[in-house]
Amino acid sequence: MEPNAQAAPARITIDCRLPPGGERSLRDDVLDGLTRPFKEVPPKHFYDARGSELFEQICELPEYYPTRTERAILEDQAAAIAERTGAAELVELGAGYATKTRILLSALEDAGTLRRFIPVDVSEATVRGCADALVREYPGLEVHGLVGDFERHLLHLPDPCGRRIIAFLGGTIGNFPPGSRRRFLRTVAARLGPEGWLLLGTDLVKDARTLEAAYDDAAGVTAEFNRNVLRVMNRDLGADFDVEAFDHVAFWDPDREWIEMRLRSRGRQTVRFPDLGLTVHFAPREELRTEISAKFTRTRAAGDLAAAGLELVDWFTDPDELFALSLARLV
Ligand code: SAH
Ligand code: AVI
Repeated sequence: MEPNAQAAPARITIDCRLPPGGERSLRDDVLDGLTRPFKEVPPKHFYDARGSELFEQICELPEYYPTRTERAILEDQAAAIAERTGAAELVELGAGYATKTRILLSALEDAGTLRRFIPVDVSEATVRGCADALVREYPGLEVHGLVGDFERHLLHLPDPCGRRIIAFLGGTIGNFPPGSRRRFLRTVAARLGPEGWLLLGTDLVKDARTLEAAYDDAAGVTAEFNRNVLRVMNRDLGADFDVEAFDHVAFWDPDREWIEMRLRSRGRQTVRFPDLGLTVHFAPREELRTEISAKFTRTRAAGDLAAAGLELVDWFTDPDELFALSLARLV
């Protein structure tokens, strides 16, 4: 066993704000989203343990450029970010396995300011997994995991233990519908604390071919990720979706400048949710929207930040302008 392996758990605390399986909010989202003429379930329900694994596989796909591009930007800019912010604490919303986060943690450690990491995620497996790994990789780092919904549970963040960076990476901000995106950014701004910073990853508007390929890879991993939401409903709500009877659909909407993922019913189907007393009918080719992934320009990012009372201070991008990281603070 490594020398610090036994001591490590003492530096981990986990605050779990979700009921087991998160079924209460899934139940509400199904009752809201599957009883309307245009059917929809929010993307947070992709991420059970299997969905989080599938997302990690997506990040490695040749077509899915956002992860490797954001990683490269972080590698170039992490030291500058550490210097500008002087942060003692990194809060990461939708942290997943916090794979790219290590670049920032190492830069803050090198700058001698790092004390605490707070991963926030609906996926308990990823919060626990990254907490265990990080206390071993960063001796002296405290990890306080928050298993919860970042749209509902940010009030449960502890007070900052020094200057704070809230990182929201990967372009996950694009998964919000536009109106709630600004409301959400205002809630985040309220949790920055004195001299705090927001580090926001945004995927950028680009040609439709590149975008559509990123969401419809040749190996079919994104299709499996998309269909996983049906498996989650089957398991957590006792539904009886025939998972293979839905096709993966991903398309670029040039007016709204977002990618949409849907599941298209191959034929007429009836799905029962006995736990909810609900029966849902799908017509042939009827679609269920599972995700939007909005793409940004600098103007759009600055506008959303400004609407949340935040000033865009640095805009870091890659040479091909595929992806951007914004560093922002309270006006
Ligand atoms: N930040 C990582 C992972 C992005 S995937 C990266 O950049 O690669 C999106 C992550 O956000 C998943 O881990 C998912 O579980 C989490 N997530 C999605 N919706 C959420 C919500 N409403 N509240 C908390 N976490 C959420
Ligand atoms: C987490 N989020 C930013 C991803 C995206 O690109 O919108 C989720 C994803 N959906 C399909 N592929 C990846």
